[in-house]
Amino acid sequence: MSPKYVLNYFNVQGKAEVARLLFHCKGVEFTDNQINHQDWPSLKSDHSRFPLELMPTLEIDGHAVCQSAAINKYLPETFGLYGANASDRLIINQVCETMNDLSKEYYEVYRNEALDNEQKNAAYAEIGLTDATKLKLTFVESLLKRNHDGHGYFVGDSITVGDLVFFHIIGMVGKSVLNDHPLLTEVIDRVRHSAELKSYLDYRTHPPFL
Ligand SMILES: N[C@@H](CCC(=O)N[C@@H](CS)C(=O)NCC(=O)O)C(=O)O
Repeated sequence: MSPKYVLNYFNVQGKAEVARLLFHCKGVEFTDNQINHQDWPSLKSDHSRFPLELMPTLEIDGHAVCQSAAINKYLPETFGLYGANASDRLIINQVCETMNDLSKEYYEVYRNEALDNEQKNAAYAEIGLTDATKLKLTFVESLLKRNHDGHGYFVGDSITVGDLVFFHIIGMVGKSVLNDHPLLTEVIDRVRHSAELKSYLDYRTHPPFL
């Protein structure tokens, strides 16, 4: 029998969305416990649910674990969404880490309190055009091309956590960064319209971040 899973996070995509996508992709039941920012201060000192006073946490049969990077490895390993072997995981991990590096640049702008929204949007657009971003995306595309000449998923014949992390981070930074990368755009469309995720994504309302 599947354990009882409760995923705790704010009512945004942020650091919990890959876990949510993994649950929906595998069709595993879980409680998507979305906590309002106003309620958080009174909850965070409960170390049995929030050991580091941070979210996300995942409760597995009542035992709370934390750190999104750990959760985002544990769930795909448990669900069989982490490739078939070590070579697959090497590809998947390179995709995930490269996309995480890209997202850090956007998060830095997002957290910069000196910038207003207009300045932030200009800064986001600039990141999308830098040589460093182009290098990252060209690299990720080269990994994709190793499997079915780039006309499928990053590894194998079905979605793995690599595709989900890629999909999630492009969702946050904006699809326009892929304008020169039609094969990568195809991955986004493939995940978006996949039988496993279509209904979740059709009705998803929580924003990428606040
Ligand atoms: N390394 C942790 C960082 C978690 C983290 O910074 N969580 C933020 C939200 S993204 C949080 O819980 N903030 C609430 C607070 O600081 O009170 C992870 O990836 O899970």
